[in-house]
Amino acid sequence: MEGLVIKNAGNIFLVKTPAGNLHECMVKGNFRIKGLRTTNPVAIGDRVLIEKTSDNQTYFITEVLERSNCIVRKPTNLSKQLHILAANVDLALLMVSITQPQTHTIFIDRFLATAEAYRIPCCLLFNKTDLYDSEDYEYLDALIRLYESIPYPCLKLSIFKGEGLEEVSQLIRGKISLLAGNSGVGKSSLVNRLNPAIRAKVGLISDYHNKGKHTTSYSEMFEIEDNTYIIDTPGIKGFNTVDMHVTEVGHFFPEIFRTSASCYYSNCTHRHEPGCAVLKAIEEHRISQSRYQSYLSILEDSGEGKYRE
Ligand SMILES: Nc1nc2c(ncn2[C@@H]2O[C@H](COP(=O)(O)OP(=O)(O)O)[C@@H](O)[C@H]2O)c(=O)[nH]1
Ligand SMILES: [Mg+2]
Ligand SMILES: [Zn+2]
Repeated sequence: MEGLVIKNAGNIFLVKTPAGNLHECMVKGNFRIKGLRTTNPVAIGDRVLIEKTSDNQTYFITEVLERSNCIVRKPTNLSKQLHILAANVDLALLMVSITQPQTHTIFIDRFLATAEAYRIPCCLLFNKTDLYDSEDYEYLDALIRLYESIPYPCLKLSIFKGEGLEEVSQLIRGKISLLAGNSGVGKSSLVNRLNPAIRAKVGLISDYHNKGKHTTSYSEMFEIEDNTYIIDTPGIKGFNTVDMHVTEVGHFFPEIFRTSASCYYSNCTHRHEPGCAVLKAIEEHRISQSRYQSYLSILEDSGEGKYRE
């Protein structure tokens, strides 16, 4: 029988079948996915085959079906094993705000570059528009013009006023979406508004509370409607988990990548090389300064051993 893993706590996986039944499943001790050294063999978003043992009521996951992608977190211990945060993500939603809290473009761009590396389509949700003054609105429109030109779809949202919610519903229908963003931008509020039955915890107190718990061993997808899931996992907030080679970083900035075809050197890093088409495009305001600064900041990390040199 086939199913979708929607929740995981320790070594118990909650699997939903196409008929809508939920089964708590275990994983056999020797279960391994070929070629991947991970702390967990199965993750939320995985499509799996399950079987019931003949003698009792226990279900086992017998196979993980091929993944379209899997989001991993780098190891924090010495075991050198990756931890799979989620699999088969169709869409990444990055929720940002101009104010309370302000999301910095460097955070946005790092997220977008990582989503590109995973080849996951990404959409920006600008929340809390009800709080913006005219200056905030000007900045908002400038950002939307910038990101739509790359192009990344952008939506204006106010969960308080109900603005943009219908658009979000349509966008996520039938998909597994990852919802990310700084703490306090309104992710849990969005999940609650899309499906009031969910009651995700809203506000700083619950964030503080979550930190005290072992959130690493627990993950869950929220079912918004049939076949529509949102992953709002604190562990995915930063999402900066992909190793990038210095000459590769530019591949994950679509406008830099397109322009780099005209650079004199094929391995141009767009910093000081003669005949660099990217530097020329920045001078001519065809590539934005803020995007370029974010690009440079990722390059700098490669020197600190965070990214492969
Ligand atoms: N003014 C305003 N506040 C919002 C909006 N959406 C969420 N908030 C508030 O922002 C705070 C953080 O929301 P929460 O959903 O917990 O953010 P999360 O940390 O991203 O999950 C809460 O006090 C919410 O009530 C909005 O559209 N407008
Ligand atoms: Mg939250
Ligand atoms: Zn160049």
